[in-house]
Amino acid sequence: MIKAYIFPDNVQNSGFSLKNTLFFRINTLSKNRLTWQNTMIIFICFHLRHAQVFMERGPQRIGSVYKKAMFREYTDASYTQLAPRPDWLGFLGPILRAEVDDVIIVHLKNFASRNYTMHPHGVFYEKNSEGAFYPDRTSGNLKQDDSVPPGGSYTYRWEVRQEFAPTDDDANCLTWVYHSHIDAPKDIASGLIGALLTCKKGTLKEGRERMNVSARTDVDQDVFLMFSVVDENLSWYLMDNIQKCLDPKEVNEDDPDFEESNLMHAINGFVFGNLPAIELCQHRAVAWHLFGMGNEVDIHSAFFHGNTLLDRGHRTDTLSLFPATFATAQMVPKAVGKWLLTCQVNDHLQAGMQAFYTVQSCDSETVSTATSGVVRNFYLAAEKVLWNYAPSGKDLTRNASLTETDRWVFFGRSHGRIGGKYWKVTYKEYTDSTFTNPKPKTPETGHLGILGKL
Ligand SMILES: [Cu+2]
Repeated sequence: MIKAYIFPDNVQNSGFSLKNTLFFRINTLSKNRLTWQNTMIIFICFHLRHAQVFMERGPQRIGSVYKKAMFREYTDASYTQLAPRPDWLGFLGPILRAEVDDVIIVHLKNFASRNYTMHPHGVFYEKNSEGAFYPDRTSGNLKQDDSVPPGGSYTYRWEVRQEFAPTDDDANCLTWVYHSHIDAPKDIASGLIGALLTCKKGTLKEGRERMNVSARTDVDQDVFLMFSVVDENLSWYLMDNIQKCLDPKEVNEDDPDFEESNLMHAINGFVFGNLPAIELCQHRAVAWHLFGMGNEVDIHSAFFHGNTLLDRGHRTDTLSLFPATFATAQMVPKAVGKWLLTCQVNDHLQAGMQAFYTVQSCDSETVSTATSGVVRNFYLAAEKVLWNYAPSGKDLTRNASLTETDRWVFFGRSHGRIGGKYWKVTYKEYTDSTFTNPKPKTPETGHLGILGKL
């Protein structure tokens, strides 16, 4: 568990104001106490088959509950009371926020059963605060940060120097992470990762408020989302977790189907819409902080239903993520409702990488939504068509037959092949609501092919 304790803001050290002093503690969550749980709520029937693969406990299947290690935060140096945190953080560690010229001091205490560390991205640190274990030929004081044993403690010092600050073209606060780095893939898969924000001066509220969700002067709240296919096969606790199978002795941990069942396509460690409520206020700016983590499969298209975002001045509704890639975007929610937030990679979507966020009206005053535009009606029918992928019957790029060697794979019709024509459904435009007269195609729209009305 992590403890956080804020020292007085006026303490100066090496030209940096000492504003963030944090007591961290790593706990392994035991079965009977704070077991991590992805409760299965199957909210759309077509998910059933997909959900079963990952969620159902069986003779050789762990199910949806895994033992993890987590960074947890406490309110003071007595390490007795957990600091409040939003439920949607899931198994992420506490949010660390600091402004330019601040120094972050983390007192890490390891309450887990193995050696762990804390290693940050996006801040300045000396060699003794890197928190990463690798053969760097250091020893003594420069090696202690590389591995904190069970029961041991270490103090990390990280600085938000000017050279590490958000630029004028960046968002007011940049999204980074910290994680354990003895064996980073295994430590992170076990659960030891959290979010770190470095902000321009004047962006953060002072003192203890800095630890809250509403910690900023420029936006209503920060929301952090980690998109990751969490590979529980890599976790240090795999053997403990296998004990949760109904017939653990029969488990073959190299069985590809068993491995597949332990790939949790999660947002902050939750799948299939189980991420606890993210509640936003209509018309109030929100900063979204997204990051990817994991493997070659962790290529994510984070798509927001209902509202759009500004990504460095450009409007979008989708943010692209790779492993250890961080995205910061601002949203001023306009549409009230409960909205889906998903990865648009088909396989990830079907495997559960889906969450909700809610926008509600928090202010009594109404904001005018009148516009000066016109109402445009479109009459679109969904119609079945036999679509031909190559109407000319030829490979026009080489002036060759479609049934020659290379192209036969796609266009041949013998040996049980379909060929190049498929039944499809397309959007077709009509002139009015009687849906009797299709709108004629024009030379300008001919290239649209199978796409619907522009
Ligand atoms: Cu994805």
